[in-house]
Amino acid sequence: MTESMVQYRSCNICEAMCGLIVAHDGQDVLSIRPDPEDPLSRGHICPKAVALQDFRTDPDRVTKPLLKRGGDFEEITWDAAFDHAAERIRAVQAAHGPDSVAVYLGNPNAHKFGNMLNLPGLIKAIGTRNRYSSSTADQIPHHVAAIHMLGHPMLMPIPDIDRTDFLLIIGGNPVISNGSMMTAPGYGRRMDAIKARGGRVVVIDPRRTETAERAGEHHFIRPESDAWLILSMIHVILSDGPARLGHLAPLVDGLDALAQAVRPFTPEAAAEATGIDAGTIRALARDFAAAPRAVCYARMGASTQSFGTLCQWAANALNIVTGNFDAEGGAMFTTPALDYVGLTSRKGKQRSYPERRSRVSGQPLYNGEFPVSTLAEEIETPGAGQIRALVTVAGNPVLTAPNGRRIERALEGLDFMLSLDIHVNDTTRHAELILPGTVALEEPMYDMVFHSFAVRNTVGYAPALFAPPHGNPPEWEVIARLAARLTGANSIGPTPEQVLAMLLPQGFHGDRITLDKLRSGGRPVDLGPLVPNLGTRLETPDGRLHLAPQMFLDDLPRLLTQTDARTVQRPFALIGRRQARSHNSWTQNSPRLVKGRNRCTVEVNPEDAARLGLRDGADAVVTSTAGSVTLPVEITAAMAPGVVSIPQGWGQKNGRLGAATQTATVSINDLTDDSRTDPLSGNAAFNGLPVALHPA
Ligand SMILES: Nc1nc2c(c(=O)[nH]1)N[C@H]1C(S)=C(S)[C@@H](COP(=O)(O)OP(=O)(O)OC[C@H]3O[C@@H](n4cnc5c(=O)[nH]c(N)nc54)[C@H](O)[C@@H]3O)O[C@H]1N2
Ligand SMILES: Nc1nc2c(c(=O)[nH]1)N[C@H]1C(S)=C(S)[C@@H](COP(=O)(O)OP(=O)(O)OC[C@H]3O[C@@H](n4cnc5c(=O)[nH]c(N)nc54)[C@H](O)[C@@H]3O)O[C@H]1N2
Ligand code: SF4
Ligand SMILES: [Mo]
Repeated sequence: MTESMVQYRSCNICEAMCGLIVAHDGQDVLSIRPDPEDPLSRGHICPKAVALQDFRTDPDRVTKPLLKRGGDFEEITWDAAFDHAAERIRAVQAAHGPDSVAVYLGNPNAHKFGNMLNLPGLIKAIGTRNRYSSSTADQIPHHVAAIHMLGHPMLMPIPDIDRTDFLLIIGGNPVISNGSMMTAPGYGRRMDAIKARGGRVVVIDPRRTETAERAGEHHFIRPESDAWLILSMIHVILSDGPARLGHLAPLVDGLDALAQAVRPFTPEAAAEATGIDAGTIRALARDFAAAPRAVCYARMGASTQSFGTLCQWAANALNIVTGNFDAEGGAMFTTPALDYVGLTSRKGKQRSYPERRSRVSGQPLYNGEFPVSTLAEEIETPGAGQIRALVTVAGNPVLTAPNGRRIERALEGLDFMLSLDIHVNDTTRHAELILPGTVALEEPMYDMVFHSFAVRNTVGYAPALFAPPHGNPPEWEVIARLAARLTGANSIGPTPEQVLAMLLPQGFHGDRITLDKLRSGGRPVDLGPLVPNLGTRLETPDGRLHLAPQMFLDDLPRLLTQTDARTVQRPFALIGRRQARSHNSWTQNSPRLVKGRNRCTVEVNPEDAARLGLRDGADAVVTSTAGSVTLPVEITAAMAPGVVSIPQGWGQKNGRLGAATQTATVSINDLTDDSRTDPLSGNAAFNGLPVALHPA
């Protein structure tokens, strides 16, 4: 009988950081259970946590460096792999310049602190300015709003949902996603608590989501018209009386400019744009303003769209003018143990934005990253600065970036591609060299990013539980060693734990939180509810809070002249959806997560389905300017008329990946259009894509 041991660690798959109790025998996981004493998740987990063990033992996992020879991958040694990578990267750069090698970083990096700490060094060693990541298919509008209003991309307002009386959710489905830029495990319970204390939760979404069901109050909205709604709410509030800036009053600039800017956004005009009637908009605005504590939270639905930046700006502005910014129960700022904002402070530094523009189509660059929407054209378009080689680290843009198959075709034309990944998948199969990554249970766990986005301040650390297979180096070390090979350095830097030990005492909790204390305590530690602190945190060069940055005001004419993107040929607006048992494109190889019916369906409103002759469960063809896909129809009144939904993250075409579903699935990004962006931030505008629908 083997002895059972226990480790407390947080799950790193999504942003929720659920506390887990992992029982193991030193070799294998015996069980993964929720930790009822975790100060943040208090016993919540989702089905994906249990699958953490599957990612380790996945028979399709890449566990040896693989080099493509004559079309097939062959195992090679680590030494040969590092040599090959460095040689090929430098050869491409010698022929075509430093920027001819691009880097794409995927979402899992944000959940792996060893990667977060070492990737900047790798990019520096490569010496390229051509950086891409999944952020520009996700949340860059939030950062752009934060930069222009508050001075730092990561000074991010987080809804204080545990103390609010009125939660307005625009374009988020946290009951399924468990919150994004709002780490809040057990979202349903937290929403129920708002209602139990007499508060309200209102959801604005073109789909009556799982979150909308649980909230009870929901309004359909025409896709991409959210900025109209929020600006109209501000219009009503500022017409009714003076703004309530509260303790921020001495810091705020631009109130008059905001009041002037929202004038055209009358509820009547907004009703036309959004499909929500004027009386409802007025009541929503007045109830929001009258609530003792209220917060507007706008997420994916309101950032991956043509007006993403205006939405994020307007949501912040609504919270500010109602006294709900940096205030209890409103939008607040975390004080994490590792203070990323402080470590990268921009105080007193004058910068101009956007930092640069892309070579081919002039899209803006923020946070040092070009929009992923421009990746294909930057590979395809000849000339100085053309991308000739690509390094991907934990990214799958063929399935996750707009017009993914165009990217796939472009990858075929590269001189060299290197992927650090755990699978041969739709993206990495185009690589010449694949380096194996390590999975969560083989790595120490500290969440550098999501403690900064959490609805409560907590901190946790757990050491690696198992050794990587075949004596492989941990992933951070692969990154560090590759960088060293490129620069010729004969050693790599400190371990992630050494860096953490050094940085923690510099954070908000000083000597109270050290790595040694976290290690000996075992469980995550509660650091208390969020506290008002913006007065000392503002990072703008002039130290002011900018309520009406000129760049946003200049974009308003585009919003005012917005027309419905749907046409006679393509009369439906396509939106995406997330599902409880998958995470983006990479968890679909866990049999326990994909078993059951095919969940990759197109959801259609009953009236639309009847008109088109679509039957529930039968196949439909969905067509956009980029391509067409065929998938089963699911008829549901959850969809607004004229809007259809396909889940993101499916369409694995390679080998066994995703094969556990027994059915072929499709990628929504075979349909999405890389020319649709939010021009202010360059973020992909996935939502509201015009499509046609026919029975197959
Ligand atoms: N249409 C549409 N498109 C979307 C979205 C949408 O809602 N609609 N959502 C967008 C969003 S929010 C995001 S964040 C992006 C995600 O876009 P990506 O980050 O490109 O995609 P992921 O599916 O997260 O892919 C992660 C990759 O990392 C690999 N991987 C997983 N774990 C590890 C690990 O531990 N180490 C290493 N080295 N590799 C690992 C997987 O095999 C996979 O190749 O997709 C975006 N795309
Ligand atoms: N189970 C699970 N959880 C996840 C993920 C996952 O893949 N699976 N991915 C993680 C990642 S990377 C992220 S970024 C987060 C995202 O977390 P969320 O922001 O909660 O993401 P979604 O569930 O995509 O919710 C977006 C919502 O916007 C709606 N929507 C679409 N277009 C519009 C529009 O024009 N206006 C409005 N108002 N709404 C619109 C959609 O119907 C959908 O309900 O989730 C994370 N958590
Ligand atoms: S909600 Fe997210 S963090 Fe929590 S168990 Fe599920 S995947 Fe892990
Ligand atoms: Mo994301």
